[in-house]
Amino acid sequence: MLKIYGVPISVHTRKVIVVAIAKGLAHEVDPVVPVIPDNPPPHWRQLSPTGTIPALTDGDYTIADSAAICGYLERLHPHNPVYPQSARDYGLALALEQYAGKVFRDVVHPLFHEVFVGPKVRGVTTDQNRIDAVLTHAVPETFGYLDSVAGPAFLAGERLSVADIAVASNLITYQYIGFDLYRSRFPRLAALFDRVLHHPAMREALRREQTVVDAMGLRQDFLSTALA
Ligand SMILES: N[C@@H](CCC(=O)N[C@@H](CS)C(=O)NCC(=O)O)C(=O)O
Repeated sequence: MLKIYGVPISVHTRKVIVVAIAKGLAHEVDPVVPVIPDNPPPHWRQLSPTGTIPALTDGDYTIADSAAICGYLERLHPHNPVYPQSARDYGLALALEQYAGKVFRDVVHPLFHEVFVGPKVRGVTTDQNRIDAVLTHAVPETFGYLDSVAGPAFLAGERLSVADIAVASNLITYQYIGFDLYRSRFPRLAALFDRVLHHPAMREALRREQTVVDAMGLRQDFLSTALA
């Protein structure tokens, strides 16, 4: 059986879990939290050379990095594709999946560090200036760009693709840790987010991660708006 190493609250692990669910692939999730010292298993660097989650094993095959894993799953099980057929939409999906990486690096990662990893794992006080800088600069830049490319359907065509999953996964964790999507400022992005959350695979992933979300004391009131 496929084994996904990571935790569902992780932006990149959730992306892989949603793809596995969308494709109907049997899998199990083996919890690994790299930010907790000594949490990853001893052979972790063999599974994930960068040390980040997620990694995946499929029998004797091991691969890390969410983009690589999603590409692997698509080739392995082409049914219920998460990559568009047309060359243009395919290119766009890959580009926006990469852009979701920027949203993670510039927005979600620093905020998660300030409100969760720093104070709750490392005993470091939250740096409000750093949070303010992210909200003042990185959020308008990245959310503004995504709002400008979000149309009435999905980000790269008429079907849910890896780009939508990658972007929405960032926005889920961003809101879990207490930050606002600024719906009136980014209405097309908010509408896209709601559409993605209504996809059965995303709903199922959210349902499965509920226990972790509760245990971590994260905010989930945004879900009632998104899923209304
Ligand atoms: N490009 C990688 C990024 C993975 C990544 O940054 N994962 C985060 C969690 S969402 C992580 O492992 N952070 C812990 C660390 O950097 O030590 C991917 O797409 O898998």
